[in-house]
Amino acid sequence: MSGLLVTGGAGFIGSNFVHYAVAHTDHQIVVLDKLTYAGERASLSGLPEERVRLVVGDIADAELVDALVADAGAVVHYAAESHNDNSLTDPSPFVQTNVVGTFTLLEAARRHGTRFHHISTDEVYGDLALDDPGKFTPETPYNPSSPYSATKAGSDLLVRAWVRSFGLEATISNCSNNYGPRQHVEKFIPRQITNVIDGVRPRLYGAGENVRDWIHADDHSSAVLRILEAGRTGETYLIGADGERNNLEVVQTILRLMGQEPDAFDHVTDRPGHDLRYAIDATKLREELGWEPGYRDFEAGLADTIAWYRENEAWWRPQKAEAEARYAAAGH
Ligand code: NAD
Ligand code: TDX
Repeated sequence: MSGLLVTGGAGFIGSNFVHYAVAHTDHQIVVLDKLTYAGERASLSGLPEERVRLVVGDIADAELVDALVADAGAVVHYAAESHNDNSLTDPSPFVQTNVVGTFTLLEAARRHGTRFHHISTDEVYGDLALDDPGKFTPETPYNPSSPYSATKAGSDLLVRAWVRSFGLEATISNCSNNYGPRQHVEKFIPRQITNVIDGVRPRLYGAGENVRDWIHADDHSSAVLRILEAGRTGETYLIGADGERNNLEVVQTILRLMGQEPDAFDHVTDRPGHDLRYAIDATKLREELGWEPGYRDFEAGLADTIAWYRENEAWWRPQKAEAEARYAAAGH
């Protein structure tokens, strides 16, 4: 497995994976990315040209995908439409990219006998009650809520079927909410950080009681590399770092770290069908593959992330007005 084909490698988590893999492995990397509104060429800047090549294209382009998969030692599949709120406005690119795109990659991997790792989300399991002591495990039944999570669930099930029916050498990982550098400003944490930089009050959906299980993107990357090395074919690994916090706590931590008053935010219209709580039990990953997260202090990771957005305004500024216009149209 020398060369990796990384789909979606110009997006948030994919680009963090490429930076991480260049620093920690010897893999040659080809990134296949369509550079949608969420993909940034600049997220790959500073990487050695002899290690990383960007191909701009669509994962649903069967001819292009076939040629790239034929040359790859393994496929690491991040590319997706990833934002729940967008999926509530227009689900169609979610079905096309997340389902048809994944199918196109699977068919190429089947033809060429290529190792495949599929990146997915804890949202395929639906949500947990706020007072439920339990967490998601690999045995939790699928119960997605939004068009986004339904298409991710569909893509996971395609991967499982290709393993069982065609013997594809594939693994799946379902990770909790990521934070870190290079995340699009439409997402919760960067939206609030860049709002505060702009002198705009953070926006909390509903009462802010919804809980997310935060993990630094670098920890997601180290887990994926470990699964690529030692994961068992056909298995699903849940990735999480015991980072549960409700949205109100996250907004107030951002406000404090950025020198604002704790009540300097606004409540806005809630997301329809808003999942209450996600929580990951990563015992299988920890015990079977010996993985441990590197970031144990959420506040320290958040402070680093705030510093990154302060220092990289040229990266996020072009996204900001369009993202806020979409929120204004949706009442958020
Ligand atoms: P992102 O929106 O930041 O990046 C997605 C990337 O995919 C972009 O670079 C985009 O240009 C590319 N892309 C979209 N459609 C494409 C297509 N048809 N062909 C080729 N490239 C295309 O997303 P992200 O937050 O980095 O998420 C990456 C993956 O991780 C997704 O599969 C997502 O479901 C999964 N995931 C995300 C989180 C999270 O917290 N953000 C958590 C768990 C899992
Ligand atoms: O302005 C906001 N205010 C707010 O309160 C935004 C944008 C969000 N929220 C809330 C909604 C969620 O409860 O914050 C929480 C996090 O929202 P998002 O960043 O949109 O993430 P989420 O919907 O939880 O999904 C994320 O994690 C799982 C990723 O976007 C998905 O790709 C991943 O699968």
